[in-house]
Amino acid sequence: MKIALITGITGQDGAYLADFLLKKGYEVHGIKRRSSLFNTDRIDHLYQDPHEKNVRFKLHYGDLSDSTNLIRIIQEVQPDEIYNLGAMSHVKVSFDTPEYTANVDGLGTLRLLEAIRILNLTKKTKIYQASSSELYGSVQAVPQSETTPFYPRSPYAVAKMYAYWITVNYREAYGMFACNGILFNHESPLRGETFVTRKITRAISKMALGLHEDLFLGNLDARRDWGHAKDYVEAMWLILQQEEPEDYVIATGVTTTVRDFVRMSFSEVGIAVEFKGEGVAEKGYVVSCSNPDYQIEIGKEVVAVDAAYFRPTEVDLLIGDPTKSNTKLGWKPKYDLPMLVKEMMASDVEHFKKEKMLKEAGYFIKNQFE
Ligand code: NDP
Ligand code: GDR
Repeated sequence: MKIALITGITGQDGAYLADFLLKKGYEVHGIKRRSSLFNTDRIDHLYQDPHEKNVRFKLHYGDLSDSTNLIRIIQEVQPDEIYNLGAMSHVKVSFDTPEYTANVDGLGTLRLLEAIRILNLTKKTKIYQASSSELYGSVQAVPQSETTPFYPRSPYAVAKMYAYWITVNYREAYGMFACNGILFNHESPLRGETFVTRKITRAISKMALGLHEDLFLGNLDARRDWGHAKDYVEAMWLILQQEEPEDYVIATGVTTTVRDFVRMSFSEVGIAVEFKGEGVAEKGYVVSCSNPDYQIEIGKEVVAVDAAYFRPTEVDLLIGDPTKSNTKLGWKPKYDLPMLVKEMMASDVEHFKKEKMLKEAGYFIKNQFE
C-alpha cells in the first residue's frame, strides 16, 4: 500500500486529493493546524476512528513554519509521496501578511525538501509542490506555458516563486523526484468563501432566496482560467506517477472575466443582469427573472464595485496552455466552466435553503450571548 502525506489537507484541494487517494487504495496522512474552532469540515466525512483496525486516514498536528515538527511527522510516516498544498493561499491577504506568507509559502517548501534530505528519503519520497499561475503575473505572453517567463505581482506569488525554484533546485542537486504543478485557478463547492467565485455563488444564492441584498466586488475586468478542483487533484497525482520528475501547467485553456462569472451565476437562478457604468461606478442591475421560485425586483441594483477589493498590483489575464499535460500526462478536464458554475450554484442554493428553513423555524442562533 502506498503512503501519501498531504500538507493543507483541510483546504479545498487537500479534501479532494485525500478522497481521490483513498479511493486509489493509499494510506493517507494529513497535516492539520491547531485551531480554536474545528477546521476539518471539508474532510470530516473521511475521518476514521483511530481505534478501528486498518485505519487508512490519519491526521497529525503541524505547521509549515515548524521544521522539527515536519521532520518528526515525515520520519514517522515514511511517505512514498508528499503533496505540499499547505499555504497562505489568498493573494490579497498576502499584501497584509507578506512576511508570514514568505515563511509558510516559500520557506515551508524548503523545510519539507530539507526534511526529506535529512531523513535520507531522497530516493524513496516523491514530492509535489503546489505552484501557481500567479507566477506569470504581469502578462509576458499568452497562453502561458511551462516556458513562459515569470513576473510575480504579489507577496504570495513571490513566495511561490521561491518555492518553485527551490523544488527545481533540489531535483537537480540531489536527484529528488520533486515536481511543480503550475495550476491555474480551480474552484468547487468547497472553495474558500473569500475567493471571488465562491463569494459570488454564495451571495447570489442568498439574494435569490431573499436572505441577502447586495454583492460588492473589486476588479470585474480580471480574467481567469477557471477549472474544477476535482479534475486538478487528479493531475497532481499523475505528475508523481511519471517516469521522470518534471513541471507541468494544468489549465483549461479558456479565460473568462469576473463580470461574466457573475452573469453566469445569476443565470443559474434564472436572473439576467446587465452592467452599466465604468470603473468604481460600474453596477449590475436585474433585467429579468424567469424562475418563479425566486422573487427579485426588476431594476434592482445587485452588484457594485468597492475599491477596497482592488489589489495594489493586479494580475489582469491568465490563460494556460495545457498541451504538455494533455499529451504527456494524458490529463483532460471533465468539467468546463458552465458545469462548474452549475455545481457551485446548486450547492450554495441548497445550503442556504436549509439555513432559511432553520431561520424561519426559529432555530438560527445569531449571537450566543444575546
Ligand atoms: P486553501 O486555502 O483552501 O487551503 C490551504 C491549506 O493550507 C489549508 O489546509 C490551510 O489550513 C493550510 N495552511 C495554511 N497555512 C498553513 C501553515 N502555516 N502550515 C500548514 N498548513 C497551512 O487552498 P487550496 O486548497 O485552494 O490550494 C491548495 C494549494 O494550491 C495552495 O498552496 C495554493 O496556494 C495552491 N494553488 C491553488 C490554486 C487554486 O486555484 N485553488 C491554484 C494554484 C495553486 P487551515 O484549513 O487551517 O487554514
Ligand atoms: P486569485 O483568486 O487571486 O486568482 O488566486 P481570487 O478568486 O481571489 O481572485 C480572482 C480575481 O478576481 C478579482 N476580484 C476579486 N477577488 C476576490 N477575492 N474578491 C473580490 O471581491 C474580487 N473582485 C474581483 C481579483 O482581483 C482577481 O483578479 C487564486 C488563489 O487560489 C491562489 O492561491 C492561486 O495560486 C491562484 O488562484 C491561481
